[in-house]
Amino acid sequence: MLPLLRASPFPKPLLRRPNCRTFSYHPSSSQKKTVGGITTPDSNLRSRRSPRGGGPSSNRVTPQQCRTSPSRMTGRMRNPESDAEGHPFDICRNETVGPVTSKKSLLELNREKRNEIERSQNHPQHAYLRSGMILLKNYISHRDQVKIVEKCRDLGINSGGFYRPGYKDGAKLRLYMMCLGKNWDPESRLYEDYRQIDGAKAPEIPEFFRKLVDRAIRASHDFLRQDYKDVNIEDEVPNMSPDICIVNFYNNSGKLGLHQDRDESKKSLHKGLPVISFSLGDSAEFLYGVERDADNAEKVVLESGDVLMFGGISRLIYHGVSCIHPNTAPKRLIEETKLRPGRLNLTFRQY
Ligand SMILES: O=C(O)CCC(=O)C(=O)O
Repeated sequence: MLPLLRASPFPKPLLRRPNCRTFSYHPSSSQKKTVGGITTPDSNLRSRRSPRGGGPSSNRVTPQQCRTSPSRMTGRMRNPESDAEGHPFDICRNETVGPVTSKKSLLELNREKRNEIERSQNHPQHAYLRSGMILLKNYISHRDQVKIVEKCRDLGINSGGFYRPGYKDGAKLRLYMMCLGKNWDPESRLYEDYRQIDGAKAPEIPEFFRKLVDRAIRASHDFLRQDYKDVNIEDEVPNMSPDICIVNFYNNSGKLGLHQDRDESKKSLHKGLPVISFSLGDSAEFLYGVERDADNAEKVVLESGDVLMFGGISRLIYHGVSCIHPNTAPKRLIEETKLRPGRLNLTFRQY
């Protein structure tokens, strides 16, 4: 995942918003094959470096390689994105963030609960985007969104927290990243216990996040059972238990080029275990398609509280974020969490 976004402008602006442009990467020169309708640059799901990271065929690694020791670490290194005191990037404005202070009446709490139950039962906007790709609209309740932001903020300012990933040539991705469970290294495309940048260990995935993932999978099954009686639910969204979560924070100029998530184990990919993505804060234009071709990609706007999953035959779908829509985050969420302008995205995977 996470190929580097080229800084140069792209020829055909496809999208309506002025700050949204089409974007794509040069497909590698290697032979293309098709897996589940999705074009892959090679046949055996191997990983390779990004087009900017050192050429298509050199330095190949297998996805199963998973570093367990800080091989290149010599003592404690510093996260170069940290502030003067050595804290990593803070996704929230530097004001006191804590539990919501306003006291709510029992009546309000009950109303919120009722609304949440209604929302989970009525889902006129949930969408079956393509086989294996389900969008649960407005699925995460406001309360849970606040909890997720607060948790990511707490984890993100500590060891193993947010940093700006980059490549050997010094170019950086247009986002901040933190990994939970295992670190994913954009340069080697390996999952590892200790990250190369500063030797930090990935924080654990909070139990609360796992429970939400579990609930979302069940909600997607309920949705399919109700509205898509002909599909095989287990083929569409196989059950999974996440041991990796990649948390991205995009500021208003953040984006992420079209790519496949294929650095998880062969077994996980072949089973089509889904990637489950939570969106919070500002909305994003999310592109997806069977080829790495932004001009012909499908587009969907992901808003705060949306859950997107792609598994089954869509597990290797090309996807990316073409732009962020500024000032679209729910006001309440910003007021209560002090989340900076931008978008927080969590993608859960099972290695
Ligand atoms: O931000 C998103 O919605 C997508 C994130 C993503 O594609 C990734 O982390 O691989």
